Amino acid sequence: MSNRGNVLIVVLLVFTITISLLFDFIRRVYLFINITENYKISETMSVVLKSGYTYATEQLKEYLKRLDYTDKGSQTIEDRADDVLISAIITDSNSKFNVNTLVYQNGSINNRNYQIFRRLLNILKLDEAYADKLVDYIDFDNVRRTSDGEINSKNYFLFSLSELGYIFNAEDLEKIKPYLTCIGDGMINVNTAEKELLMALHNDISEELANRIIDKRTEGPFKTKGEFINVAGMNVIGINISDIITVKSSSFIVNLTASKDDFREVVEAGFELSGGQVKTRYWKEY
Ligand SMILES: [Ca+2]
Repeated sequence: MSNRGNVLIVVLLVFTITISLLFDFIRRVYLFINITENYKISETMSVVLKSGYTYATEQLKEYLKRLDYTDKGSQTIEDRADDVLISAIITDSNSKFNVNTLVYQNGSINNRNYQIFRRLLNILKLDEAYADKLVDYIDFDNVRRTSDGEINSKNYFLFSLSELGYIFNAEDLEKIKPYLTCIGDGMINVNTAEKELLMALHNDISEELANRIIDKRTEGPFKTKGEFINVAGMNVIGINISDIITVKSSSFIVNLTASKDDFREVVEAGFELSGGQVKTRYWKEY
């Protein structure tokens, strides 16, 4: 009796172990299938993203060749390849102030651009002390220009505007970000810059004068710096700022996104136009 009972227990145990092994096996197979499936999708995404990038680059080159004086970029190109949606947003960097020009390549402060940035903050009704905080963040030394300067400072140039989150509070960043860039030659395009940035270029550019500039360029874009300097009231100021302005943009940022179902790949790339050639300045995957 007890022997039969033992046999039954053994049979039941074997049965239970077999069942649990089977479940384990099924689970593993299922996991493996999922991993393989996800791997396939991510591999496809990667290939598509690269072709998407090539496509967007070609589109951008065509776009830049046809570039008009008043083109601001901010254009969106969309395309589908293998069910993956690719979108590229092009933004004109020369219509914005390059925060990296606050500091020269040798690490010392560029006082003129520092003043432009202070004026821009003032015009946007933001605390001018942000200018010192940002210079402290970028300049190579650890000498504080302002009481809360040099805290977690990078002591080097910005690679991405997202770093401004260390300097500005969220609300203020929202206000100033549309006027800023961190790539390009730092020249301000007087055909595409917003009124607030035009006013910040020189202490003597009043709102009235900035409006006159905008009226003039709306009639027809400035094709030379001379045409800009000829705007009534701009002759002295225009000559004074002629080395920091341009009438045609040459630096562009492209934000590229490839998405399929829950998968999303994001790339930011910087392009520069020089001598009729389009050059990739940087490419950053997120
Ligand atoms: Ca510093």
